[in-house]
Amino acid sequence: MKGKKIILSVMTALLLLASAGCGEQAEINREYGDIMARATEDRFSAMEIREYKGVRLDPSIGPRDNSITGIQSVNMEEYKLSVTGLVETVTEYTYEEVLEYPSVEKLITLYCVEGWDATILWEGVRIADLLEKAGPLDDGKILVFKCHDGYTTSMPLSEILEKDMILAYSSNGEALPEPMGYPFIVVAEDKLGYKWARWVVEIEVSDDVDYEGTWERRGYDNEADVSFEE
Ligand SMILES: Nc1nc2c(c(=O)[nH]1)N[C@H]1C(S)=C(S)[C@@H](COP(=O)(O)O)O[C@H]1N2
Ligand SMILES: [Mo]
Repeated sequence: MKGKKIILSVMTALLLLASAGCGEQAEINREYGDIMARATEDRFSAMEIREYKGVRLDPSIGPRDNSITGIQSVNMEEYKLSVTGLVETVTEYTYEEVLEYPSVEKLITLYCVEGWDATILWEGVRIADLLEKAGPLDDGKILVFKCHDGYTTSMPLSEILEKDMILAYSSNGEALPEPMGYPFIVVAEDKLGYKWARWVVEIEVSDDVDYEGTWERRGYDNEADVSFEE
């Protein structure tokens, strides 16, 4: 009887000790969570919308910039978006001309290979609409996106058309902020972050099915499909 009691109290003491430890850890976790939540909160701009159809949005400016040469500031007085390569007519658009196309809204999550993701409400124009005027030739199987900072990436035209991918000029109800690629970002639905070309200046229609962009050349998978197996 006495032995049992001792065992019980030892167990209680152990339990108390363990739960005290847990409590401390929980407190640290909660504090860390609070700091993270505040840091996220701070990234929202005043006018940015934070919820869409019951889904909580993330700020359109990421936790940190990983761009190859930093955040770009595009001179909009000179800015043109051109569609080049295997097309009937090389075509240039001003910012305003792009915005004249019908607008499309999409709620899409960007997944970076570095482990963060951001669910953002994008608004933009169909890449298909931008191509139509230029008239892609039959050999044009790939779109190469070229950016103001020299960054490039590519995707098969068939996938872009299938998913009806857009070139976005707005995130969370505001003009796309500079860190996110103002004036335009490719919303590469279901593709990893490095396919989301920002500060896009040229869309080249190409027959080079083996084309490798900036990160792809350094070994990143060219398909870049988002997969959820860890
Ligand atoms: N022009 C340009 N676009 C770019 C990049 C870049 O360096 N330059 N980086 C890509 C990568 S790797 C990611 S994850 C997304 C988001 O970049 P961020 O992590 O710097 O916010 O933009 C993509 N588009
Ligand atoms: Mo990335």
